Amino acid sequence: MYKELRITVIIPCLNEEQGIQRVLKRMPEFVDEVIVVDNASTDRTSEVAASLGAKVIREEVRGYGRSYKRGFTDATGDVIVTLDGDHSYPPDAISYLLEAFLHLEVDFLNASRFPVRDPRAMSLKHKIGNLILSLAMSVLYFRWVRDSQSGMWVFRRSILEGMRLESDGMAFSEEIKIEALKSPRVRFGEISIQYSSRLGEIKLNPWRDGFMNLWFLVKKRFQ
Ligand SMILES: Nc1nc2c(ncn2[C@@H]2O[C@H](COP(=O)(O)OP(=O)(O)O)[C@@H](O)[C@H]2O)c(=O)[nH]1
Ligand SMILES: [Mg+2]
Repeated sequence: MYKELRITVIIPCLNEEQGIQRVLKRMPEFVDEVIVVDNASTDRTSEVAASLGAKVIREEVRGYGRSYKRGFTDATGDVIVTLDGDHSYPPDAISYLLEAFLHLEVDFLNASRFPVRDPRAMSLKHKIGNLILSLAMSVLYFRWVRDSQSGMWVFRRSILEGMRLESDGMAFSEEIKIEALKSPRVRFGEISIQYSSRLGEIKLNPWRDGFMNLWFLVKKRFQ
């Protein structure tokens, strides 16, 4: 519990046995429920996560968005916090994010990875790609969002009810923010966290996922 709120953390994992161990070891005490969605990993992700006290659920169909939607159905907290299983997003920032979530009186708080302080955390190519995608989203939805691709969010679980979440892939990250931005009932905020270099192998395919995410933004805006 954090200030009377029940907290659920959801972590999608595709072969993150190395990262998930570090993430779970750093999980704050006040988190009530940790759900690791194992996306048909072929390594020891499930065993490692279960041994460190996480509730492990398996999603056989691969996909970042698919994993999250599976995780949401099992979540019981008042507030959901998300992050990657690769130890690139800081579990220590959860209390800071929850404080900001309450202080700013928002329903959806996006944790921006920018400015990136650790030079190893993100290549110039990824920084430029992220900037293009965030600018595109900001223009299409008339709202400045610095990090449309961040995988760390804090939101009230009840807002999921009004959302139409269709993407099963990497575009899910921008889709959930768009749904939050579009809803007049959802107050949206964003603050910075410290992003660091991931452990294990990268799952993102920068060119393919970058263009797919851009295409998804346009399609969703004009459909
Ligand atoms: N790309 C991808 N990531 C997945 C999938 N299922 C779960 N994930 C997890 O989603 C997170 C994001 O992937 P990652 O490679 O870190 O992408 P990045 O953070 O955008 O560079 C990681 O924790 C992955 O293990 C999937 O099917 N595809
Ligand atoms: Mg990652």
